[in-house]
Amino acid sequence: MKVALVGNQNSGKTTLFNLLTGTHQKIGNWAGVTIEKKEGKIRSTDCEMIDLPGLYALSPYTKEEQVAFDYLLNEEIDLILNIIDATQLERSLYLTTQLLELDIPLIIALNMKDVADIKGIKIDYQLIEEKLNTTIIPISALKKTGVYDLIQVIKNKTYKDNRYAHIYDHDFEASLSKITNNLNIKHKSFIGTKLIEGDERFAMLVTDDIIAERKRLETHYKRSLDQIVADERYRYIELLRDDAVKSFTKNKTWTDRIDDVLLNRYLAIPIFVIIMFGIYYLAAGPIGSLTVDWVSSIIEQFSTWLSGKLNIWNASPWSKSLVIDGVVAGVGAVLNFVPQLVILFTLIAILETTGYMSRIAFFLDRLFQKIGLSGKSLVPFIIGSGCSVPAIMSARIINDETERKMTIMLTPFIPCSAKLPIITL
Ligand code: BGO
Repeated sequence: MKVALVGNQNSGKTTLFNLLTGTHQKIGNWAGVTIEKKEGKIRSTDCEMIDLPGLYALSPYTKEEQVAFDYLLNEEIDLILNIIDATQLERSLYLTTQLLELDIPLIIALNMKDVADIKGIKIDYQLIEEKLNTTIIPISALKKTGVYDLIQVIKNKTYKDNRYAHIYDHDFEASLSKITNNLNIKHKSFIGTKLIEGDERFAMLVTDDIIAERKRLETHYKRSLDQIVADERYRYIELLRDDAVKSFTKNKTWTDRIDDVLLNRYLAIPIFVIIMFGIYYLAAGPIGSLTVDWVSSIIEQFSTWLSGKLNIWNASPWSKSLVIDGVVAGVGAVLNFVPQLVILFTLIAILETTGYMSRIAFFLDRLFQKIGLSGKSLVPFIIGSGCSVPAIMSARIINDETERKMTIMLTPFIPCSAKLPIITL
């Protein structure tokens, strides 16, 4: 039996994988990419489990997400083990609703139960089980609670044979069922939804009837099709959360309090702008200028010293000019900006480490999707406001499409001298 472990980043996937497979792990790379592939046998069972790269939605943007997407759609999987963070129910269930549409048996491991208990988050998971037609096992991968029950359910196959949960409103469901009735393929509901969204990956399946349904939905909802699907999912998840998260006598931790302010619906963007302004002020303002002056004076002193030495060594005027006006002045011009970039990148790294960037990226995901990018493109965008070259380089880490779009957007701002490293690297 083949089990795919799927979940958001930081949901506890690695902790659970290690716990379930112990030392029986095979570590390699996914074919054609340098992304780690981990497989292992779930202890006291015959089940082979594969740990898929973390993802937030089945709309792949990064190379890691593409690997997970391709695996889920193309491989024969007997069971999806979807690990979700009980303290991030709303964000986690977005992926779950997509996974359920794949029509593959699915169990939810509701992780971080210990944290949810401390915070006073009470989740009526039986209600979610009922609404989503699935099986949920509350666990704490760190404290190792509930994991025995999870193994027993997998081993004895005592999980629900989940049927498609109708999460969209009546009109949408009617169109979806019209489309899926004419599809004779695996993952009908998922692909049907993607066909409504107009996902290019499934363009070869589009028929005149599908185009007609899409037009009907667009006229009815007066929004773009991918927006309709995302809104419908969020609407369902918000209703489910309101029903299932029963008592919310949350003992707020200081991180929750900070989150409440930083990710407040109205304050998030103004605060983000202020933080970014602060970072730029430090990097390019008084402190940054101080470092530029400091580096300039060192380079000037070095240039004077070297010029003196070259005079002593009787260097010819052209070689002296090559070294002083060419090499030293050229390298010096680049070095001038290094301290400013160090300040900028250090401050951005602090925001990344504290988790602020990933939170705000999730917040901005819908906005970025309008131009075909994910919230993760935020970092290249921020870097791009300072310098387009490293922005395009960092976009490359996300995926080829992000790099292509960032290159188109930023190339007009790149000085000719800097275009060469982009082309060559
Ligand atoms: C650090 N309960 C609690 N409390 N924490 C958990 C649980 C749980 O049930 N499950 C996982 N974690 P990954 P992905 C960490 O690493 O498995 C914690 O990305 C730290 N590290 O211990 O890596 C887990 O594979 C320093 O926490 O997730 C890990 O899905 C300080 O959740 C984190 C605090 O788990 C992510 C935490 C140096």
